[in-house]
Amino acid sequence: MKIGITCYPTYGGSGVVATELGLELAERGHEIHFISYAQPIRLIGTHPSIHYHEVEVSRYPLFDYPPYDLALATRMAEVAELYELDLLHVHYAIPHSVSAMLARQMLAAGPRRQKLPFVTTLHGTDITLVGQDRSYLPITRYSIEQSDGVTAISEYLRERTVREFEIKNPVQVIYNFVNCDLYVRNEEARKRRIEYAPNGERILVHLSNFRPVKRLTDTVEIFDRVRKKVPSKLLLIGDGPDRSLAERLAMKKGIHKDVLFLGKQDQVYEKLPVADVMLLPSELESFGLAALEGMACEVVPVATRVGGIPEVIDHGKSGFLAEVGDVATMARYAIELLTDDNRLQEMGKACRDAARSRFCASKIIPQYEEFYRRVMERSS
Ligand code: GMT
Repeated sequence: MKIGITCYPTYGGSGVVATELGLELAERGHEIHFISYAQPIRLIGTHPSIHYHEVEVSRYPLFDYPPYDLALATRMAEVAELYELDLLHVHYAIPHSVSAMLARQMLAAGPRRQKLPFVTTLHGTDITLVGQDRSYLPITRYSIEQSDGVTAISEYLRERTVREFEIKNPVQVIYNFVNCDLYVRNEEARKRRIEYAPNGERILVHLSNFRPVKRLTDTVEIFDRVRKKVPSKLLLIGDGPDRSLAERLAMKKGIHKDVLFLGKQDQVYEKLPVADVMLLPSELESFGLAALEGMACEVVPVATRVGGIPEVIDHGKSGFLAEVGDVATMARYAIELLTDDNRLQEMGKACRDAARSRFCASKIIPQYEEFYRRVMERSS
């Protein structure tokens, strides 16, 4: 198949999923065309079947708000025509599904009457936050309904979309995935622990885009409690608006030397496996891709019981769950784990098993392929 993929290329779960999906599909023989305003962060290296098409947005003086959605629709239609795409797959409804809808209409009305069905994958805040804004809700609902196929990355998100948006067309759950060969704890990762924990300290990790929804300061609060009982280091991977809040808090608590800000990383599979425990105290997560990536590397997650997280983490088996803001309980879980080698190892293995048996790319990618086939059949 020839598939166009559009996503937010910046740091964020939906862009990561879209990029990894494109890479996996290319490995399976499909031709992939990324269409976006910048090269997706995890799209590194070259693959003969992967192409990237940048969307240029002209900054005409009249445009206080340059119309990216229109430039994107135009580029989608151009690429689809030139490369004879079979299908577009857009990640994050706003504004990508609206642009895809326009591109489909343009091509259908063009001289070749080209068909360009599009699939929309809902990821989270496109439904739970942004889509609830009155200025976006009606058009988001409309473009979801107009999609030729809709998927959601968890049962929680599917249910919420159907209930709150009153969507009539079916929404299929296709869970997020991880490449289990790449995300793995190997001997090299064990050796690299010394770079971060030279005195054999325990290592905790947090990976996100540091937006308020991630409650980064709770991560620092939890770590502060853990560090009082267990010599440890905290690796913070990512960057974003709450970084300076977290830096100040770590400084105020006098733990800043043990809180290591690693910045944005495009090869997180090299960093994650050095850690023992992942902290994910988010206000809301429709899935929690970071937890899954950690689990594949035997890093045990301590997270909040919100959104789709309980679909990924089995409390007490493949991680621990607590209520939002309950930093004391999350710290207690982390301390229990970090002071009991056997338990830590046992749960690390259970995490890896859960990731492999339910969320491996080899299990999930065929579900997308099958979904595409059905969408194409219906629209032919
Ligand atoms: O909502 C966001 O934080 C943005 C979004 C993204 O594009 O990064 O994240 C969502 O999609 C991820 C990938 O599917 C999920 O793992 C995250 O749980 C989800 N975030 C939220 O629901 C807050």
